[in-house]
Amino acid sequence: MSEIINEERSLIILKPDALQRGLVGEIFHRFERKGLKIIGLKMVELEDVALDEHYAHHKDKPFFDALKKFMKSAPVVLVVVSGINAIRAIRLVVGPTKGYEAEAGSIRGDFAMSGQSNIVHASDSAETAEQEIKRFFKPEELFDYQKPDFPWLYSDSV
Ligand code: FUP
Repeated sequence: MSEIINEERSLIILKPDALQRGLVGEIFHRFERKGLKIIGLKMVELEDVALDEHYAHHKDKPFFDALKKFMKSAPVVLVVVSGINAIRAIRLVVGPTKGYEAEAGSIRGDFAMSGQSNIVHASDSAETAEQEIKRFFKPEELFDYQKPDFPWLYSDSV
């Protein structure tokens, strides 16, 4: 059975702990060397409206207020990346939610000990990604360009 070729976009957030701990370059390095294409990038301080939307699925959880407080405790870096089958690939690079359960080699496995301070957010499906990207980026803030390594990253059969 052949693989389905899906060019996907994902929203990645480098959370306040990534900035406070000086891990921004390290995290970019991991996504870049994997072969993901950066198509949007900015630094912001998150506010309640965006966080209430972004974490709407957690609004009744006991950790919701603490999570929002954490996400507002320092600026974050918002990144949009694209790649074929990018969503699944990125989730593996990031690792599962709780740092202490994440495998060594993943970002959370290598740098996180917590379920809240877990360094990065990455979209969990292509559909969610499109909603998240729209929440944080205007169309003119996203860039369409060719990278010469494309044919070396993806063979004809993926
Ligand atoms: P993930 O998709 O791995 O980022 O995980 P979730 O969407 O389940 O959780 C989103 C965020 O909620 C986590 F990144 C941090 C926060 N969270 C907690 O603070 N405590 C928990 O027990 C679970 C999640």
